[in-house]
Amino acid sequence: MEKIKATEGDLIVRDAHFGIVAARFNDFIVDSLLSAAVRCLHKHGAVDADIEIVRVPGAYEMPLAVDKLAASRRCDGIIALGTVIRGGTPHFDFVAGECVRGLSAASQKHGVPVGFGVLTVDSIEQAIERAGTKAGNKGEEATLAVIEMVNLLRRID
Ligand code: INI
Repeated sequence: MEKIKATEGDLIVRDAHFGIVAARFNDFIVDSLLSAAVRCLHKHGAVDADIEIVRVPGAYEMPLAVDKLAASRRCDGIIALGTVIRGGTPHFDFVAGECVRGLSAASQKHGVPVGFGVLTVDSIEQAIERAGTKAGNKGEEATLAVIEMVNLLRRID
């Protein structure tokens, strides 16, 4: 094992620009994800000028905004934040499915890490648990993953 080359990203922000694409739908939850994402970027070394926030109507619109931001080459990493809550119709599956599919396609197309901070939950209670209460904060988790991936990709290059 000692002779095997191993590459990993760390969690220190160095000269990097981050985009945060946040949905307005369910903003009472998304705003907690957004605060945690910004707090996390600051904690790991980013300053305000390293961060830009783009607001979109809902999770369905996130992939297009992320794709456009990634195409601009301004961002080393992008954090996508939203909350999709299951209702009684198949709407949830369409919105959540297109959101995750489009985010992952944009990330791979442009080679820019995209953090998936989109809650896909059955109830408001589950959303609250994942937005800074019982089950941590998915906005922070997604941000940590993006910082790590930005550093990892630089090392692989
Ligand atoms: N958008 C969300 O971000 N979360 C949801 O839970 C949601 N639900 O349940 O409908 C939602 N719908 C809006 C959708 O993302 C689009 O903004 C809308 O359809 C207009 O294109």
